[in-house]
Amino acid sequence: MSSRLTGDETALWKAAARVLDANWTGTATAASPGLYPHQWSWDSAFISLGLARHRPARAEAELLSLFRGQWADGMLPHIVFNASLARHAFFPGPDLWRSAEQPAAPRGVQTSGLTQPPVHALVALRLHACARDTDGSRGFLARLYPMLAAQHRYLATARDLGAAGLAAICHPWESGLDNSPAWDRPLAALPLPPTAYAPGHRSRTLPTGEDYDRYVRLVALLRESGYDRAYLRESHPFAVEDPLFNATYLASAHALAEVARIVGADPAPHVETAQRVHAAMLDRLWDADTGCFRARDLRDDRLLPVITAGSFGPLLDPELPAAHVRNLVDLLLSARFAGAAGYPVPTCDIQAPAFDRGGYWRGPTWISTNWLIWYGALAHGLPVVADLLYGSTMRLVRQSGFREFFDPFDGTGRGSHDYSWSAALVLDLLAARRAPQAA
Ligand code: 9WN
Repeated sequence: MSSRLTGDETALWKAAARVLDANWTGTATAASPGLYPHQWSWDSAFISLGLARHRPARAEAELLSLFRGQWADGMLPHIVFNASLARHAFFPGPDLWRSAEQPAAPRGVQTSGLTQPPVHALVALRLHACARDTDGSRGFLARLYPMLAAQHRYLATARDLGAAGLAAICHPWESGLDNSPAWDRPLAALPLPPTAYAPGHRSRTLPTGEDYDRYVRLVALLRESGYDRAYLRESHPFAVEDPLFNATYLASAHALAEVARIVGADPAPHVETAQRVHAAMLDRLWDADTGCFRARDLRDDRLLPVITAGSFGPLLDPELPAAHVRNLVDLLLSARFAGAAGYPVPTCDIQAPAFDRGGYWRGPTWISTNWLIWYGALAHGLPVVADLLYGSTMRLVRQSGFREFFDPFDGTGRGSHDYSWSAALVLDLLAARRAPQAA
């Protein structure tokens, strides 16, 4: 395969690079101009992958900027607010989270009190793999390593709510798949707050007003507890062990062990974390009846019923047993997912009653979940699956641009335009395709 991009790929590359340049605020990249004007955590990780192919110095700055928001206990918040923007630039803004009132929160920057999938160590190692200045990149890893290690220590201590080695999420936003049907059952069990919190209803393609009332209620409960670890473990009404969140945790633990070796630190703790999460995912999240991974609701200790794109996240585990890989690939290529969608991967089982082709994370295809499953397919030597996801992603952005999400049947773009991670991950995919050694 030639290392040169075709004319069409070059045009795509330039368009993606323009999006990242346009969304750069001077210190970080807005997740999406207008709709999500601040810095989001797993967005910045995905964005740094694109920046690494376009403006490598900014890739490192993006991650270092994000970690300015890290709490003293290691929690990496899902939003680092841009203080130069009006407080109402995004709801829920700093006034709901009130991080300045939390002793563990950083001073001088306002953040949310939730976290997001820990893809950051995996991404940091990938930045190093494609860096031209190896010595400079090693220096960046040495600077970032303590912050990544603190992030993983937080997950291993504060979030092992099931005491089995997995990290639990305490809000649907922590999954990255906000209104996914996976969370419908635990959310429905949450009594609606006495007064509506959310300002009216948002468009149907985004979470509804009632969703927001419950999201905001969960935030208020967490904040009022002072994000207390004992409260999380014993009382908070939403506590879920999610396969995608834990698969990124596992993959990042493997990556962090390699980063430790590069910077001269001890890799053993991260190897142990990866082994612990591997065993616990197989033991607690694998459902033999349906041949896939499901999220576990810790409040009733039951697997949640709806199968989503997150169920394929454990393909990121390089040691996933072959039989489990085969089951996941069969399901992925079936009529419940890629087999019946012109533009896979739909984020919810198409045959589930909750499936909604336009409903945000309730069915539409997203570039981030496509990239994670593509990356997992490469890890397991599944070129057919990797090519399917590569081709679907490229057709989506060629047809509809760098949108937030897409109709899985006809590829119609939905949500915001010039969505940063959609552009960034296309750059990574194009580069990886042309330079497999960096894949
Ligand atoms: C809530 C920024 C974020 C992404 C999430 C995506 C959406 C926010 C929202 O936008 O979430 O944090 O208001 O729904 O679901 O994955 O990180 O792009």
